[in-house]
Amino acid sequence: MIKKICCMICILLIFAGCSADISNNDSGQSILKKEYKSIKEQRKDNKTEKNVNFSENSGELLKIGFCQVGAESGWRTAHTNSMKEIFTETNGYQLSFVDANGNKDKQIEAIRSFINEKVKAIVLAPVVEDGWDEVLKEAKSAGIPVIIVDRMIKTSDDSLYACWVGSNFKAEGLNAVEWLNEYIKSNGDDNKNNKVVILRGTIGASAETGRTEGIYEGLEKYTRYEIVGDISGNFTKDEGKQAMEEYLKINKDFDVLFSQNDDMTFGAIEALKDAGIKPGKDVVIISFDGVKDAFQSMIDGEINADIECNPLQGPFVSELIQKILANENLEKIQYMYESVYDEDVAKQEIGNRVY
Ligand code: GYE
Repeated sequence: MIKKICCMICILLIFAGCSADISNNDSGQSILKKEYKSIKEQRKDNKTEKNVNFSENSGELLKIGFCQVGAESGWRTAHTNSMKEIFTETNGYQLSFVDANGNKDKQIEAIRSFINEKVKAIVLAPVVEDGWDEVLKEAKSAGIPVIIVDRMIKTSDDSLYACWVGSNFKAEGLNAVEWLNEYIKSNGDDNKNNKVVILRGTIGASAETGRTEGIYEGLEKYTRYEIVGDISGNFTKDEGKQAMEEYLKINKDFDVLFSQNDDMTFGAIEALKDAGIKPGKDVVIISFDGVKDAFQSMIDGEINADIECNPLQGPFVSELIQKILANENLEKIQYMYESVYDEDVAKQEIGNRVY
């Protein structure tokens, strides 16, 4: 009954205008914004049918360079597909695509090759936040605008990039804690000391730093949580499994797992099962991304909640490129629409999930 109430609250948040929409939030403070877009609406927005038509006047395709982090996760595949679906010749583009296989140096090389190719805009999904100034200065000197997508960069000079499109990772972390806290309260566990393990993604990537900051800050507000483990699985299934196996050798006594992406969660679930621990029951599992397989795991009762990170950025990035090249003024920071899901929502929405 209590669990049902909790699920109902969550459904209401998602469907009745109070979802975890974190758009336009610079500070990462406000975690619930009262403006909801259903998954279907998001999909409509994210899959704009508009053709780009740069070719209309010049008859030439617009050369774009896109350097992707790698192919480490289901989220990443969806992100790459979203870009490739929009940057097509039919839409007036010629795309140079580089998969950097998680290697920042390869990304720097790719940017230099895009500059040599004289692309009209560069789209960069950086592996980590640090170390971009030099190569971005080279792009700026060549007059090529750079759009940063997904993870952020740290720079002392904001003029080195045109804008950034991505997720408010800190708000995702805060939302994860708020979901947990409601769940714990509704299960009558609020007087218990709940032991928490955090499985981080790639250290130094803003998806990791932001989610970690949000989780720590969120948990500190309450007295019923104690962080007993803080490990990393580099955002991959194998490393997530391995990190959890190693951790279980030293401690099996914990109640909650925050796992910073679905792929690591799938690995961690295998490790927990191998150790005789029931995921979703003995340990409450809160994951991030919200890929379709994770919806299935929620339905199977192995993931308790999933904090969406929206990878369908391609159409937004395309629109921004058009605006940048038309010298329009832009908001420097552009957030995606995102929600929080649990088992009951997963049952209703799995059919609509496109990735
Ligand atoms: O959560 C993870 C991916 O940067 C938001 O990177 C992205 C993260 C995403 O590998 O699955």
